[in-house]
Amino acid sequence: MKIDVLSLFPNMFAPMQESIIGKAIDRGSLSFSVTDFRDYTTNKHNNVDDYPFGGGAGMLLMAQPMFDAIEAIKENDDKKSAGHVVLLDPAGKKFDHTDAERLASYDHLTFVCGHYEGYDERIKTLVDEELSLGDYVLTGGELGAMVMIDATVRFLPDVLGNRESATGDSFQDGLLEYPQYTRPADFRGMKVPEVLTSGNHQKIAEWRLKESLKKTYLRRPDLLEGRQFTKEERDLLDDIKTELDEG
Ligand code: 4GS
Repeated sequence: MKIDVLSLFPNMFAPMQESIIGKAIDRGSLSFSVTDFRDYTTNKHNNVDDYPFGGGAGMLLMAQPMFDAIEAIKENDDKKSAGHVVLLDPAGKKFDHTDAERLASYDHLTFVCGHYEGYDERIKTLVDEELSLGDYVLTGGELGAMVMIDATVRFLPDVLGNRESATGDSFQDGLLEYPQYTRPADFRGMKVPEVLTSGNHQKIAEWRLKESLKKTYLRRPDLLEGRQFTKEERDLLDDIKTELDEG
């Protein structure tokens, strides 16, 4: 996969050189490149923003540097494409796990990050979709882009080793993760649930599914709305509700 980013603060992307993403880049599974669109300004002060027509507070990123920077990305690309272009914007669709999985199916992604100001609306003609990290205002799109890149790249084959396998994590099957324990079995009197040391794999799987369902039901009931339950899940959820009523 190839990822391009357009940003006025390329140094903010230093975290991409670390850990799992950094290794994916080193191995060649991922190519990652940040373009400073200030390099594409044509005015003598290298301004990237200007006052809004009609007045009002704040400045807007001008269309010209962004259009020329996207042109340069296309020019450098084998297929003369910027791939699937994402604009970071709090008015976009709120990013979630399913978006990450969907973005992972593109072979080329370009993230456009504003900083401080808004965008000239015409920039949006360059963009395939607008995504938001969440319902709050950031100082720039960069952190949002990094979060989305991180969550997306996890879905690429050969990015996660066995140690950090993508399956079984929260959200993978629409449920929150069950509790996990490692040695020792008794830590300061806090004991690991007996079933986990029983060696009975069927019982362990059932316990884990039930714990996942209970945690999701208690903390994130919204995740269960519209979910297709298996018969086993239905039965376990009924047990959970009965137990909670009794307790
Ligand atoms: C977000 C967000 C954001 C909006 C950038 C105001 C600076 C700021 N970007 N998800 N201008 N939430 N962007 O707050 O993506």
